[in-house]
Amino acid sequence: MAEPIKTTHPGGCPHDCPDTCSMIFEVEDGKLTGVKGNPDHPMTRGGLCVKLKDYEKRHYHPDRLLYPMRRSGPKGSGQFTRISWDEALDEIVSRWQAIIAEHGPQAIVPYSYLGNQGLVHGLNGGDAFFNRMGATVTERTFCGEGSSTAWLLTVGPTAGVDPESFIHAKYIIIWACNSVSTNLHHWHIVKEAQKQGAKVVVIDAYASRTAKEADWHIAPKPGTDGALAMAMIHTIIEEGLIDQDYVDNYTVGFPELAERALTRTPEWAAEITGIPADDIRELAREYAVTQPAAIRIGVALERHHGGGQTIRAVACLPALTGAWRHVGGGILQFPVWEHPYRFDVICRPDLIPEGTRVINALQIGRALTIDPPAGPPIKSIMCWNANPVTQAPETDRIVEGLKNEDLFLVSAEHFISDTALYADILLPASMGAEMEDVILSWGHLYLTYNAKCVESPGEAIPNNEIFRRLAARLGFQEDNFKWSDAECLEHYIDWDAPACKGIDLAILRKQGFARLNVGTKDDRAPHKEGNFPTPSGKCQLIADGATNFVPGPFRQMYDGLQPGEALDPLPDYVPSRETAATNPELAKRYPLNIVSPKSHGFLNSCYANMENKIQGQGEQFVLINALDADQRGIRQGEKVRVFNGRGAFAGVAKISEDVKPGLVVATLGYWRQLNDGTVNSISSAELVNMGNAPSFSDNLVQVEALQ
Ligand SMILES: Nc1nc2c(c(=O)[nH]1)N[C@H]1C(S)=C(S)[C@@H](COP(=O)(O)OP(=O)(O)OC[C@H]3O[C@@H](n4cnc5c(=O)[nH]c(N)nc54)[C@H](O)[C@@H]3O)O[C@H]1N2
Ligand SMILES: Nc1nc2c(c(=O)[nH]1)N[C@H]1C(S)=C(S)[C@@H](COP(=O)(O)OP(=O)(O)OC[C@H]3O[C@@H](n4cnc5c(=O)[nH]c(N)nc54)[C@H](O)[C@@H]3O)O[C@H]1N2
Ligand code: SF4
Ligand SMILES: [Mo]
Repeated sequence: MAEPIKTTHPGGCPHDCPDTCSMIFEVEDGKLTGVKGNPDHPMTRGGLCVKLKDYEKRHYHPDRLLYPMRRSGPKGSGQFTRISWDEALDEIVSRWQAIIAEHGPQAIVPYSYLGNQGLVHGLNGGDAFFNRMGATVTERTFCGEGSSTAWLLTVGPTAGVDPESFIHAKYIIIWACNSVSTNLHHWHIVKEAQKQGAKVVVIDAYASRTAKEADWHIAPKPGTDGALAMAMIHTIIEEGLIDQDYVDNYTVGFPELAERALTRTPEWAAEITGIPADDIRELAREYAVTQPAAIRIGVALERHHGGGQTIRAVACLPALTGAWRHVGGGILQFPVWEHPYRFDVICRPDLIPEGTRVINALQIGRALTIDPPAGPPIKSIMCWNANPVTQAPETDRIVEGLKNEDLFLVSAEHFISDTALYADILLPASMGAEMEDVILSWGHLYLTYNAKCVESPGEAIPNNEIFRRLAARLGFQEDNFKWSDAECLEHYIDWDAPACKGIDLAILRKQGFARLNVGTKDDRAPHKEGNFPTPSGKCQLIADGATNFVPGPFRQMYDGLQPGEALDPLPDYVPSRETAATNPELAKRYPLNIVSPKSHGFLNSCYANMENKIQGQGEQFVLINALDADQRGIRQGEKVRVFNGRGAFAGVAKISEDVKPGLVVATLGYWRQLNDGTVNSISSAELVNMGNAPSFSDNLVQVEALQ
């Protein structure tokens, strides 16, 4: 018998992860048999993470959704019956047409996020389709919008420091980012810089895996980083550590910022953050005098009421010290700003009818229950690339809303997720190796290609094909809905942009990735001489006339709420909503802060249904300090209940000095179907003060032993 022939194909990890790894798919006999990191890619460097290293197992997992299904029991019962694609699409279209006839298209609500980050199957299709329909616009501010608003107001749409240039840094601050788990391929570079003598400081509310590998772990109380940053600014100015020439030539608003910072002393910040004033001074001094100094900010910095202002304060630091002058100096937020994606073509915001209402995805639970939006009732939701029951706040409200028999829910999925469980119609979607795409990269400066190299199992089809079929049934004539996947790729990237010089689709197909023309890691210093893409061309320490907005081009789709509320033009510390100081009554009942960061072994809620991944990650835990545990009679390894007025979840107590008294930590992603509630049962759906970002680090809870 002939040996099966093994072929290899370039892949791109489609998950919502800053690393966007370039992969090598191995195929035998028409099946994906293995996946490896691309050794030629300067960031992937031949290795994947624990989640993806056996990606083929996810493709062929026995629980994978393979056929369209119709609900055959009560909502949430998990009873479904197989139907054909024609039956499924006919039913969806006829239900939608009836809803549109009675209530208008805005009674239909699209719900998606970056579960798939492909330009074609992640971002496209759905947006253009629902914009054309005239459906409600769902603003998706899950991740990075507050950060991006602050970034745009301060330094403009720049990729900032290249993550690879961190190799040249001598002082590195990783601020509210757990790189070892969430940005592994950047962490390798930070470790190398550390070996070459760089000092690595991690500022994290608890001793995360990353904090444990730092030279210095600074642990402010969650939501107080704004005070820390303001006190750094105070010290840098007071001790004459500013780069006067840089400040004079390339910033606006220094006198105003200096005046604001006058009272933001390290002693003032010590009270708020719990960090000794001398440590704050030392951090400010070391940061200012050691060059190149690079800061990597994580999304958790935006996740409390004052998150945006915190990031404004941090973004001022490298301009004050002139860190931008150096290769490997400055700040890394999201390099996506210099990627030439054509969101206008991908998402077609021009198709949104004027006056269409907007709801926020984080507040879907409220919209379905206590706070319905003005206008027609929500009669149908289509959900793809997202799993709000696990990932969005105020879960109990979402579940209550989804249980409504009168709400027609369509879910396109790989698995029957916690959200898909409530669907009326389930549509099976293709996975990574089953569809061609270019993957959006928000954490490095490469375009990443993904080849289709195997057929989808069962009757799964790619997202974009689902929307093509729906568009054809509804008679949508725009070209978008007729392009093949390959044609989409020709249109979705601005191949004529300077960043794409020398790159085309053929090259991408051959190489699997290509670096954008934005300088090299060894010479890129984009703001050496200012050149900030802001209205003033300078770093805006003050942003006169600033109003709140949701950045459009990055979170795609549409250009935000205009005009928003007026913002304080200067950065500052803005206290969290849920603290003993700001809400003493609440703090009496629920005295502990909680943060709920990413799990090492899951990718948001993906993989948290796979036995081997659950084993690797371990069961849901609740990190708690011995002092707090003792007060509550909680013993190591005991089951505890974490609760507040919004809901509750259960986990196993891990008593540890990794958290300070007053704080508990429970990581995200565990499925509600397999656990007793999830971390988002207790999260608030209040939006923070910039970019409508979530407030996952601004929640008070109580913890009790479960007998
Ligand atoms: N393994 C794994 N990797 C992932 C993901 C995943 O689910 N699992 N998800 C991906 C996605 S979508 C994203 S956005 C990125 C996000 O990756 P990160 O930016 O690393 O985000 P988080 O893990 O939410 O939080 C990072 C750290 O911030 C700390 N933190 C929380 N609140 C505060 C605070 O107020 N102040 C300070 N100083 N620290 C605080 C937390 O303790 C945590 O250790 O990761 C991506 N990569
Ligand atoms: N408490 C707390 N909550 C958080 C966070 C936190 O740190 N703490 N982090 C927030 C952040 S940063 C983010 S980005 C969000 C993420 O929120 P989500 O994007 O909702 O998270 P995922 O769990 O990745 O859900 C993606 C879903 O899409 C499905 N999917 C994947 N690929 C495809 C595809 O090609 N087609 C279709 N049809 N479906 C597909 C997956 O099976 C999965 O169910 O969560 C946020 N929620
Ligand atoms: S999840 Fe992140 S680290 Fe893992 S393979 Fe994908 S891009 Fe790479
Ligand atoms: Mo995210």
